[in-house]
Amino acid sequence: MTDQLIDQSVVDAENARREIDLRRDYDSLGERLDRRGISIDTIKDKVAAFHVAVPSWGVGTGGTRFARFPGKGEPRDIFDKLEDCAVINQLTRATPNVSLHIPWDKADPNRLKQSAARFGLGFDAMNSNTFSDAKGQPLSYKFGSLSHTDAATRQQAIDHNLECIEIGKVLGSKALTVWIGDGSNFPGQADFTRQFERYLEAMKVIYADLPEDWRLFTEHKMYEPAFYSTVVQDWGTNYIIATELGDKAFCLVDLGHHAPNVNIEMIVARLIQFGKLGGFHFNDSKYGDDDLDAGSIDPYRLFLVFNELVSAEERRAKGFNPAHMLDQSHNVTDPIESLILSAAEVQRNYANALLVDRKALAGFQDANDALAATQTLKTAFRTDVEPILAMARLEKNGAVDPIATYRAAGYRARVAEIRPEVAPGSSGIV
Ligand SMILES: [Mn+2]
Repeated sequence: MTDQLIDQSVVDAENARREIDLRRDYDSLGERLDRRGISIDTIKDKVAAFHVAVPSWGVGTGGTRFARFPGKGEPRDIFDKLEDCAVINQLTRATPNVSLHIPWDKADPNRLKQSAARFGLGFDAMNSNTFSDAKGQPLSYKFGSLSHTDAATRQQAIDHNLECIEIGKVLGSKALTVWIGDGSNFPGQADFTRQFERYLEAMKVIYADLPEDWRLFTEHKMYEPAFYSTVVQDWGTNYIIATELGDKAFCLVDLGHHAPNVNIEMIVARLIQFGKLGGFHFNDSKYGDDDLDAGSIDPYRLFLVFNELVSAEERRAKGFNPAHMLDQSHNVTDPIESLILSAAEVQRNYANALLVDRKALAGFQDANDALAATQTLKTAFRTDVEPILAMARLEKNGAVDPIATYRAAGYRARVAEIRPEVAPGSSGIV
């Protein structure tokens, strides 16, 4: 038995109030899906097995470059963060793994492992940080890290990534995610070619140190913190990197790291087709890298991404094994509530995508029946799969309504009593 931070009796009482209605809704949806030749239990079992990792930094209030407004009972350190992550998983049963960020979460790896195991949590990809200067770091990343003009600074950034791998080995992680802020702010500031050469050279050293059963994820982002050019700016460059490095290197797609209106689902399809899709950082955005909750702005886009993922899953696309992680920044909500909803949103879109009649879709595509094809997707998207998600949670002792249960349990007020208030900062985490 693992420790639980929310008393199971609270969860059970909240579930008891909703169970009769849920079973009726589930049966009614089951009947309607049956008419479409879909077994609701099969969908539910797939949803129950679908997990998304929670980023350790997501349980703290984020911020912008203008200000940070901390909430009550914010985690003080990685051990508090693990507790918050445990609450999310207890209620959703969808987030058993945590993704750490070094050096923010640096602690004795064995202690980290023990703390996570107490709550039945494991560790997802390790994230390195060479986009800000750590305390006491000899050389600055102001002008870049892995692509810096100075060899000693590049070496420092390489060493940091190697350290992340070492920590990850103890924790049982199987992947390293590298995102750099390197780029330039002015035309002419950097030589595009030489800068990218230096980056590739540094990444090759990191790649060479990767354990046999690990994967290396590189994350592209078109701009910010650099505003004129970014070294790893788009999926094309990312694909070049993954191809140059080798079989263990894959591209990571953060939904917020593209220009507005970019067809992200098509990028996902391309990366799958050529065996280089590593995984996702799920979030949503309206204008840039807004880091809003998954599916909060454009739920249809999230569905269309999952449509590609389910298509690949069902046709057993070669090498298809994407890692799923949330990557969000919460400024006006309780981060635990936002992460709970985002985990559910990711599961929801997976469930909706499982409802697509792929045989019919392929037929309409081949017959150039654009209207029927697009309606086939809409039919799946419009189906309210909430009873499937709730039933999957109930059967795993999670919460039928995770937000209501979280609020009823009074977790935030309880931790606010023992976690001192954090002073507002001038800027947040990125
Ligand atoms: Mn990201």
